[in-house]
Formats: sequence, structure tokens, C-alpha cells
Amino acid sequence: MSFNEKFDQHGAWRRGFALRLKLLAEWMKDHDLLDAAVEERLHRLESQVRSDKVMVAFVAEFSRGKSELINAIFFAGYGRRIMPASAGRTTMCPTELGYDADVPPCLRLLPIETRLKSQALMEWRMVPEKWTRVDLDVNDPAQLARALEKVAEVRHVTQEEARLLGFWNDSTPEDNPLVGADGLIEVPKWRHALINIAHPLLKQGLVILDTPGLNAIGAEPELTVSLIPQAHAVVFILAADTGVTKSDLSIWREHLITEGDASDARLVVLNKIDTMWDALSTPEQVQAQIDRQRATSAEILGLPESQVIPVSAQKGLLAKVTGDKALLQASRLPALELALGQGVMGQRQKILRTAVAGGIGELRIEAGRAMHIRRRDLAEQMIELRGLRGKNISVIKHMRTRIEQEQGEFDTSGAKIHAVRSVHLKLLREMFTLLSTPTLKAELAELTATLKKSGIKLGVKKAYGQTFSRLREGLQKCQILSGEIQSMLSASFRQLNAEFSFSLQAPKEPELVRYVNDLELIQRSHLQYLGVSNILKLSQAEFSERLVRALATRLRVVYESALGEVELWNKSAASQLDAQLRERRRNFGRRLEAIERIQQAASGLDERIAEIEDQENVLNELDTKLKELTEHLMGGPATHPKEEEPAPVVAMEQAAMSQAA
Ligand SMILES: Nc1nc2c(ncn2[C@@H]2O[C@H](COP(=O)(O)OP(=O)(O)OP(=O)(O)O)[C@@H](O)[C@H]2O)c(=O)[nH]1
Ligand SMILES: [Mg+2]
Repeated sequence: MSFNEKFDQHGAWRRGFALRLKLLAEWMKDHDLLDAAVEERLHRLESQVRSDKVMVAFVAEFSRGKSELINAIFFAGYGRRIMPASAGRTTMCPTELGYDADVPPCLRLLPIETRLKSQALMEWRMVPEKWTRVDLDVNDPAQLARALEKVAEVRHVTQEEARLLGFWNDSTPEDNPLVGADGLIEVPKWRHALINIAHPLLKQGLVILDTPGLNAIGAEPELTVSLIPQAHAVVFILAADTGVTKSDLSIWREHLITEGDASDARLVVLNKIDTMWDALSTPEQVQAQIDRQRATSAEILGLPESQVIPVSAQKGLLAKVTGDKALLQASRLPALELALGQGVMGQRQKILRTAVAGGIGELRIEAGRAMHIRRRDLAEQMIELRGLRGKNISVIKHMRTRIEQEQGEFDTSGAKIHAVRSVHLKLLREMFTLLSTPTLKAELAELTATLKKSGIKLGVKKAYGQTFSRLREGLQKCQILSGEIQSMLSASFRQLNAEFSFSLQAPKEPELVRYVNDLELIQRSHLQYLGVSNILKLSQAEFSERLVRALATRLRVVYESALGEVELWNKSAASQLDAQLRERRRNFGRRLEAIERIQQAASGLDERIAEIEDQENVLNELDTKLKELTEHLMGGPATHPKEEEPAPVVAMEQAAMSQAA
């Protein structure tokens, strides 16, 4: 199955999943199984699957055929070349192709001058008015292609301007661009381009990143330290006619070498094999030549040969446009598409499905708990009622008094429960503060200040090291706090269980170790980037500022997801408590009501017992249904929704969180 087909299939699965999840939520709501934690869980699952984007980045020296390959794989359906691809430098700014339903088809361009300001690219994304917008007509491929030519636009600026924009550096003269006869320097006109089109694959969450030929100077730090490392797959392109050149190798080292397990998300393409098709050689000789080039390239990059895929993007595009099957085979494009499909999509799907399965498991436990309480309450009522059989009026009266007394005691114990929660909340607020944006900002402000100090050039590693070790310490402190909260929760839940025969269970503690690992990865990618060729640029204040901005956007993602996990953990504990308190109150109500009815002889005892039996049956059915629904995540019956009750503990915590934030 090719990448496109595999992606399509993945999209269909996601759509089906979202629908089934929605039906499950409705069903749960109808049956009063939707407490705050379950709702949050459903919400997460939904957005996890809906917003799951797959980014494939194309990285290489200029003119290796990145844009042409994108045309051949994704846009041959337009019957022509869509992304500009031509000899020499063509794509001048990183170009992201994706689909956002809320925005009309358009090309948005961020002027290069925004580099003079300190905001990170991620922040510019939030200010649409700073981008130049060109509307696209997807039904007119010629217009589309013409509009996209803008990503190749350049400007000519003075040396001073080039320096300010980050394209000129006096300490690395060999990397500087050539100065024109007029003394001016050519720089990209745009800093970043976003293309929004309703291409079927993009609509399903594929994001393609085309990059300009990366040379040492002028590349956006954000591209290296954030966009490329976060791509789910990176396609690195070599040209068969040049082999691995020195600059190919330095790009490979700077952007593509990753430690750890991401290696199957790296594909190396040996493009332009058609340059070896030579009418004077036999097909075998051509083949041998391609094989040789492939083996040499693999060896230089330190990869197994199987990971270098020879293709001809240009002939592949031509073959698709003209419907020439033999040429398509010869271009070997289908083999590359297959590898992309299996490697990238297979991996991605596996990860997503595992995450989803974990979420559904938790959901089941959470919803199962509510049913368990109800079942137990029914059993208790049953015992109570059976005990009333054959008893006289005074015994029944006495029982009523006893239930009322129990109810009174339970109400006063509410204060105790809240006292436990308030200690818990205090610790929790400390965690929220440690993971908050202001804390992160303060750390990074310090890093910027240190990097800006002159003479620091060689102490960069140390400066980064200090910042990261402080961040790590913060996370470790969070871990200790969460351990404390967890043991407090377990102890107080145990106590409440004993006292009120609740069945509270402390939810799984958040695993903050994961985030410590994320920090490590980020630190490593920054140091790798700086280590290669950019360390000298740190003497420029704007450069270090931009670098730290890029770092901040990545760290924020980590901190936000850690915070999210802590919140979910807390919500799950709070909503359990809420649910049990609520059910218990209802239980008292039901018991009193039953006694009343028996007293008034409005309905007999046997009738009431039969009613409870019915309810037990209904509950069993619900249980079976929930299992079935979660197992296949299939549609459920819709019945009458019930009104929702407020959740006091959760509300109280939300107030506390917004205070801490
Ligand atoms: N013969 C041959 N030429 C190719 C092939 N792929 C791309 N080219 C040509 O190589 C030139 C550069 O291709 P691009 O796609 O613009 O290269 P790029 O890597 O995007 O380059 P930049 O945008 O400058 O970074 C164009 O003239 C393409 O037509 C191929 O498979 N065979
Ligand atoms: Mg290009």
C-alpha cells in the first residue's frame, strides 16, 4: 500500500473513531455515567484523534529535488508542477502545506523583516494580520502554481540589513552569501509560508514541510530546533549525479542524525537516477551504476543500503501526469511511496492506537466505578427491604429514624472530606506553579541574559546545562509533590472507604519521568545544532534571543502536557469523590422514599423488591453495553437525557487552578 493509500485508510479510521466516540459520550450522558473525569477523558481522546497531524519534512541542500519530489508524490493529480522547482535556489522560505477548515484556501506569507522582532515563529502564527495573504483557486492548477511561486521571491538588501536579518556574519565569512555588483545581498523575501488547501491527504491531517536548501547561514533556528525535530518523518534527499557532497554531509549531521529510536522515521532518497539512464549503456550497467552510488552514499551516511531509496522525482511526476506506466516503474517512485507508507504511517498509527487503547481502558475503569456504586447501593437496599418482610409498623418507623440519623451523620462528615481536599489542593497548587508559564519564562529569561553576555561563546553548553538542570529539578520537585499527594489520597481514600464503605481508588499517578526525558531530548537537539556551525552566531544578540524563543515554544508544549496530565489525575480523584458523595445522598433519598411508600401502603414491599430487581437487571445490561461500546467503540441507543448536577469538589478545584495559573 502506498503512502497516500495508507494515509487515506488512517483518515477513514479516525473519522469512524470520532463518530463512535461521540455516540459513546451521548449514551453515557443518557445513562448518567458522564462525570467530570470521564468527560475530560472522552474529550482528550476525541481531540487526540481529531487533531492528530502527521508532519513529513523534506530536507536537503538546494536543488536536490525536494520540491519536485513533493510534486511527484502529492500533487501529480493537478496534472502539472505545483510547487516551484527549478535549477539553482528555488524555495526560499520554509513552506508548510496543510489544511485548516476554518481558513479559506490561501497562501500566507510572513515577511522576513519579522526577524527583526523577537517573537518566535509560533507566536507569529497567532497574529494573522502580519501575514500577507493570497487566495488560492484549487480548481485552477495554473493559478495555484503561479501563486505558489511567491515562496521563491527574494529581496536585495544592504550588508548591514543582511546582518540584522541573520544572513550575514562577520565571524564566519566563508558562509556569507555573495555580494552583488551593486553591493547588495540577496535574501529571502519571506520568512515562512503556510499553504492551506483542501487536498485529500492534507484534509486528513498530513502536513508537508518543504524547506529551502539549508546552508549554514540564514537558516531559521526554529526550523532546526523545533520544526524538523518534531516532524514525524524526515525525508533527506541526495542527488545521484553528485553523490554525498560536503554540504550534504553537514546538513545530514546537523539536522538528521537523531539518537534513539526515531531512525525509521528518517528516509534517505537518492534522487535524479534518470541522470544515469544512458542510451549507450545496457540496463544492467545503468543498474550497477545506481547500485554503486547507493552503496557509497549509504556508507558515507552510516546507514544500511536498504535505507537509501533511489528514485527519479522528475520522471515520476512526468509519468503520473502523462499516465506512462513504464516510466513510473522506471522512476521507482512507487517504492519510495511504499516505504513512506509503511515506515511513517505504520509507526504513527501504532502509536496513536496504543494511546487510544490506554485512554479507553481508563475510561472503562472510570465509568465502571459509577456502576459499581449503584450496584452496591441496590444490594444494600435489597437487604434492608428483605429485612422488613413480616415486620410491624413500629419496626418500620424505627428503621426510618435510623436512616435519618445516618444521613445526618453523613452530612456532617462532608466538612471532614473538604478539609482533606484543601490540604491536597495546597500541594497541588505548588505543582501548578512549578509547571506554570511564568516559572518557565523566568528560567528562560535568565538563559537569554547569560547567552547575551559577551565572552560566553564557549560556555554555551554550561549555560544550557544550568538552565536545564534547574528545569529538571523543578520537575523532580513536582514528582516528589505528586508522590506526597498520591500517598495522601490513598490514605484518605482508604479511610473514607472504611468509614462510609465507599469504593474510592486513587487514580494512577502522573508519570513525570517522561517529561524529564523530553527535556533531555530538547537539550540535546539544541546543543547538537549549536555544536555544528552556529556557535559563533551566538555573539549576535538577536540570534540568541531567537534561539531561546524557539526553545521556549518547545518547552511550553512539554510543560503544558505535564500540566494537563496532573489536571486529569486530580480531576479523576475529585470526580470520584463527588460521584460517591452524590450517589450516597441519592441512596439516602431512595431508602427513605421506599420506607415512606411502605408506610403509606401505597405499594407493597414485594413490589418494591421487584423494582429493585428490575433496576439491577438494567444495571447489568448497562454494564454489558458499556463493555461492548468501548470494545468496538460502536454506536449505542439514545434514551432520555437526565439533568446534570453540579460537581462541588471539581468546581472548587477549577477555581483553585485558575488562581494558580
Ligand atoms: N533529472 C532530474 N532532475 C530533477 C529531478 N528532480 C528534480 N530535478 C530538477 O532539479 C532542479 C531542482 O529541483 P527542486 O525541486 O527545485 O530542488 P529543491 O531541492 O526543492 O531546491 P531548493 O528549493 O532550491 O532548495 C529542478 O530543475 C528539477 O526539475 C530528477 O529526478 N531528475
Ligand atoms: Mg524547493
